[in-house]
Amino acid sequence: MGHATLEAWVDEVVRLTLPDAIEWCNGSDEESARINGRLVSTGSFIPLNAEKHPNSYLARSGPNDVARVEDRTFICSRDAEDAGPTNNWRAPAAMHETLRPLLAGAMRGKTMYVVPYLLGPPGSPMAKVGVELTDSPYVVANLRIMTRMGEPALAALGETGAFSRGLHAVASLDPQNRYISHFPEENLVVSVNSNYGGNALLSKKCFALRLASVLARDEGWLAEHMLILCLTDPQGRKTYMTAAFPSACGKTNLAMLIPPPRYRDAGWKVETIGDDIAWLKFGADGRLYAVNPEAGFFGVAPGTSYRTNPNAMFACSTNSIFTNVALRPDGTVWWEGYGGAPPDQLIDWRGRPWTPDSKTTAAHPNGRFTAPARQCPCISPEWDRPEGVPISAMIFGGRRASVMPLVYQSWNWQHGTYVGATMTSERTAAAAGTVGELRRDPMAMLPFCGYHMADYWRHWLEMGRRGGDLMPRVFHVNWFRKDAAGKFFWPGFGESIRVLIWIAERCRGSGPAVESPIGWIPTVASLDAADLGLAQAAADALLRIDRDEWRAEVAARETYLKSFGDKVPPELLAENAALASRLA
Ligand code: OXD
Ligand code: MN
Repeated sequence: MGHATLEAWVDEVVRLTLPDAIEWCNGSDEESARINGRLVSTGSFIPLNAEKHPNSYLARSGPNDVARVEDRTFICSRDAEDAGPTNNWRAPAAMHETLRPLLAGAMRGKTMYVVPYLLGPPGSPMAKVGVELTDSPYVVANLRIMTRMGEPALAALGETGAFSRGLHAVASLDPQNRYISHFPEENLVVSVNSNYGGNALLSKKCFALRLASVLARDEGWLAEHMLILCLTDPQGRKTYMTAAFPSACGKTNLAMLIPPPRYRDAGWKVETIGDDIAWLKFGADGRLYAVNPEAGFFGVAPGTSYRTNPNAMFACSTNSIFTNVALRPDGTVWWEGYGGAPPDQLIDWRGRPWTPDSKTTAAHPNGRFTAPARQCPCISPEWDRPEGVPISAMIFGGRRASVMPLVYQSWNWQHGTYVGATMTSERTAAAAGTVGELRRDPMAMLPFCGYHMADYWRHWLEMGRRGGDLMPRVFHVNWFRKDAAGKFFWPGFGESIRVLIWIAERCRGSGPAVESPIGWIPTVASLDAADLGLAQAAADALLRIDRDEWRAEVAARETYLKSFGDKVPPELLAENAALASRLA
C-alpha cells in the first residue's frame, strides 16, 4: 500500500540524482535523533550546551549562501506574461534543461530523504501536503520544526491525495548555478546549489507562498506573507489580526508582543498564531479565516533578546537550530543585539575566533533560529484550530524613515488593496542586495508572489467583492519614522500595543479618528501615549501628513502602477487619482 504517484516521482528523481540510499521520513523522535547524530558526526551540527540549550544545534552555511537570492529565483510558468514584471521568468522546458545536468548524479554518495509534510493544522480544510526530496539532512532537521512532518502528512495524503513537489539538491553550492525554480503548472519547485533556509526549506517561501499564491488565485483564497495575532481586551473580547511587513521588519516581534505592565495589569493580552505566513479562506459565515501553515519560527536572530522579544528567546531555548550565529566558549549562542556587553571571546558565524575588537560582526545579520511554535510562551491555544481564526484587521507596514505616519486606516477594502499594492520599505539583510535602499514591496509579497503582481491585485479586489462588508478592515503602520537627528520617534516593541488597541477599536466601530487625505488617523490622545514622554511635537510628527512629501509619493506611485501596463486594475489607478485630488 503506497501512493503510486509519489513513488513514481521518487523513482524518477532517484534515476536522475543517483543517491546511495533513500530514507522515507516519518517525523519520529528516533528518526530525528538519528539525523541530528549524523549531522553532528559530519561536523554540520555543533551540539549546544546541553543544560542551557537541550537538544539544540548550531549550523554554519557556506559564506556565499546566507540569504534568499531573488535574482536566482524563477517563476517558470508556460506563459511569460503569467510571471509578470516582478519575477524572473524562464520557459519551463528551458529551465528543466538547465537543471537536468546540475541534478544528474548530484546525490551520488549521499542519502536522499523523502520528506512528506503538512502545511496547516491537521484536519483543516485549508491544510495541504508537500513532499520535499532533499540530500540535505540540515533541511530535514529544519523541516521537522517548521512543518508537521511525516505521519500527519502521510495520513492526509492517503494513497491518492494531491501534493506539491519540491526537489532540493545541495550540489556544489555554486552561486553561478544556483536556481530556485518554481513550476506553478506542475506544482513543483526545484532548488539547486543552496542550503540556506528560504532557498532550501521548500515548504516555506517556495510552497507556502509562491506556489500557494497560484493555488489561492485558482481556488479563491489568499496566501499571504503575514503574521497572525490575537489581541484580547480586559472584557475578554478577542480581535484577530494579520500583518504583512517585508522580511526582517519585525513581524516576529509584533506577533509576540508583550504588553507593558500598565496594559498587562489592566487585562490586555497578545497571543501568537503565526509569525510569517497566513492562509486565508472564507468561512461558512462569510468571514475570512486564517491559519498558520507552519509549525515553527524561522526568525532573524540579531536584535532578538530577552528585552526585545523574550517569547522568541524562550521559544528557541530548546529543541532548536541556530544558523550563522556566534558560539560562546560555554556552548551557548550569541549575536549582535543579544543584550549585555559582547563576550570577550567568541567563534563567529564563519567559525573564526572573534573578539569585541574584530572588524566584522560575530553573527551574520541574517543569522536565524528555527524554533517549534508550540514552545512559544504566548502561542495562542487556537493556533492549530482546523477552521482558523476570523480576521478583523489586516495591517500593512514597512520601514520608512519619513512620509508614512505611525498608523492610518484605509476607507474600505478597495482602498486597502491600493495601500498594500503601493507599500514601500527599506531593504533589509533577509535577501541579497543593498541594505537601506527603498523598494516597492506590494503586500510584502514582491519576492513571494508566484504570478503576475497585477493579477494578484485583481484577485484581492475579487476577494473583496465576494466578502463585501465582512472583509477585514485594512490599516498601514510604520514604526520606523525618524526625526531630523535620525532617531526613531516611536519606541516600538510592547508600546505598539497602543496602535493595536486603536485598530481593534476601529474594527468595532469605535475609536476616535480624524479624516486625513490618506485615510483615517488616530488623534494623539486616542493612542493613550501621554505617559511615553513623547513631546507633543514629536507625537504630532508621528501622525503628520506632509502634503509635499505625499504629492511626490503619489506621483511615484502612479509611475509604479503604470509600469504594470494594461494589467493594472483600474480601481487602483482610480484610488491613486482620488488621493492626488485629496492632496491638491
Ligand atoms: C523569511 C523572509 O525568512 O521573509 O521569513 O525572508
Ligand atoms: Mn518572511
